[in-house]
Amino acid sequence: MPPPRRRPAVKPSAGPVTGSLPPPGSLPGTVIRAYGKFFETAIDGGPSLLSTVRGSVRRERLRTDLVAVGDRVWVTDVGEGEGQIELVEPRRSTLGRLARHTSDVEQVILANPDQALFLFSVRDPEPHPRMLDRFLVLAESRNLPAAIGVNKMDLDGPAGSGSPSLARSIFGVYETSYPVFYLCARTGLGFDDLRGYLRGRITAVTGPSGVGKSSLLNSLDPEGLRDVGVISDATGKGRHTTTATILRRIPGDDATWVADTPGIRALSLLGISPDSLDALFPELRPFLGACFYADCTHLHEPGCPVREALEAGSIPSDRFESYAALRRGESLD
Ligand SMILES: Nc1nc2c(ncn2[C@@H]2O[C@H](COP(=O)(O)OP(=O)(O)OP(=O)(O)O)[C@@H](O)[C@H]2O)c(=O)[nH]1
Ligand SMILES: [Mg+2]
Ligand SMILES: [Zn+2]
Repeated sequence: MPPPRRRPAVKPSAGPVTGSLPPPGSLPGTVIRAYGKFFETAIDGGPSLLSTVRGSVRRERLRTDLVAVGDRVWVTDVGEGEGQIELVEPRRSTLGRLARHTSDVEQVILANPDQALFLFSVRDPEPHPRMLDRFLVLAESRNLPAAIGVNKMDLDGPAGSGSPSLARSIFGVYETSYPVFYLCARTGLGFDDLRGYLRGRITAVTGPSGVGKSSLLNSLDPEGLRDVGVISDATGKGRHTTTATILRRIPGDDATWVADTPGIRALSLLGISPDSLDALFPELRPFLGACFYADCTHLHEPGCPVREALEAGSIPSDRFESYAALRRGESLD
């Protein structure tokens, strides 16, 4: 005879769940990992519970978006390391991308990030600054503070232009607007500064596959278990090893969380209107608001201080090109 099913310690409440009061006896926690219908939930100051989602929560939220890593939840401990998510708190922020086959549904990569670290590598794979520009536009549009990490500095070398550092010749242009960390997951280069940036916050670490996101977080927290892939020498492309977001606490510091995310090619720029794009480029902002035409696109109009600044070299031309391409509706992939 199978053992009798354990009943939840607290009777499930009826009625609306999102945004209502948590049921008595439920515990606050954070979703740190998703496995299909199961969510590993770190109870505040307590253990992790493998949790399922109560039916009424399910009805209240869109399927794709039901519960995501980073969500603050209230969980009933049903025993044996298992829990039931009773309530999902409204998200303060999200980092998302488009779901594969539906252009209008956003997949949440991380709920409630305080900031994002966009990680690229000097080589293997080659950096893609136009992709970085898209990531930065997304972060700006969400008011999400962003920083840039340049990993694999052990592979850095002279740039063709005579600069002693390829990394700095590509990423130096961002230093006026964003924190830029030059890093090496293998040697620990740049870790002190990076730790300072991460401290006390929830950071989404995002970027293309193979740049070393998992390696970096692994080096920062050698006790944590994470997936690190092997670069395929044949293609030079990173093998896509991390398949789901994992949120980890940096040991010894309860308030510092980092999310390792799967390698991504694109983030959703949904809902960003073309005429709001200029203000999402910090380099353009000082020159906005004084154009001859109130609806100036800064692409061809006369009397445009943005174009004048570009021609005077006050706006980096690569960054302007990214703006112009997005403004014209071109894909930057
Ligand atoms: N030379 C060098 N190689 C590194 C460094 N950091 C990571 N790697 C290598 O880069 C490869 C990819 O590393 P991962 O940490 O799996 O990359 P990832 O960004 O997590 O990749 P996805 O999970 O696919 O998104 C592995 O072979 C790592 O050993 C570094 O600082 N220098
Ligand atoms: Mg990874
Ligand atoms: Zn203009």
